Amino acid sequence: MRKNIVAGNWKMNNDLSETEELISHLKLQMVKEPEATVMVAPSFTNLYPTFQALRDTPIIVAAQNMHESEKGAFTGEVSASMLKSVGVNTVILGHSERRAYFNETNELLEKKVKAAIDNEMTVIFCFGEELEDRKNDKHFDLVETQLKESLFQLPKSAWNNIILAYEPVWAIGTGETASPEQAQEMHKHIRQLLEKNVGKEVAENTSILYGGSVKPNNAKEIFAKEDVDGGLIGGASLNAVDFVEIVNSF
Ligand code: G2H
Repeated sequence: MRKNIVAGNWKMNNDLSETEELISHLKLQMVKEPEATVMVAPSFTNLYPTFQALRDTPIIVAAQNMHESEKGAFTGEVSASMLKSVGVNTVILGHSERRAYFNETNELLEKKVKAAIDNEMTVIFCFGEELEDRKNDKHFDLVETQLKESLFQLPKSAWNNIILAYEPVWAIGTGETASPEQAQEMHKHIRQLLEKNVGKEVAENTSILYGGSVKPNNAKEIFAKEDVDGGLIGGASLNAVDFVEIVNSF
């Protein structure tokens, strides 16, 4: 059975003391055992303190990126084993901001995913179309290419550690959300692609999250859709009250 997951992507926000404050608010707000698996992804500098502060909670700490190599002369980069050494076993890869501002291609992401899987990490793999693709009715094809070029060559066993996050670029941080129907339509398409390219079992068991301006007032409706298994939350995850309300939207 696939899991419901709500993951907060804190992006490049919050210094150490702001992160500690957000975590203490989060702990105060999460009074009941969440029905979904909850994750938060702080910046690299805040990973270890966040891991330490959330040790006594079920919240999983994820990184927002990693390098595809194990080690070496890659100034400014962080490897899978470095993440694991500070208690982080989950990584977001392929976020549209990484694709747009740091030139991450499907080909590079294939390498990053492989490195993460080889290190027994869980990957939250992000993908999604731009507004132009949707206007030109190319969104289904584009998503298929992203998945084909980065993921479909993985062995079946790797899929136990892959979470998909469909994030239409036009809905990220814009306040514009895909309608629950648009999200369901794409998530169903993604599940069909999984079935065709990897197998029925993987299609049924892989969690597919929706991301893009999910807020407390729209989460319930989006999460209620059959093929939506939770969300990757940006802006609203920086507010503990809003984030916990989203977590409790199942
Ligand atoms: C999409 C999302 C989180 P937001 O980037 O990954 O951010 O919820 O602010 O649109």
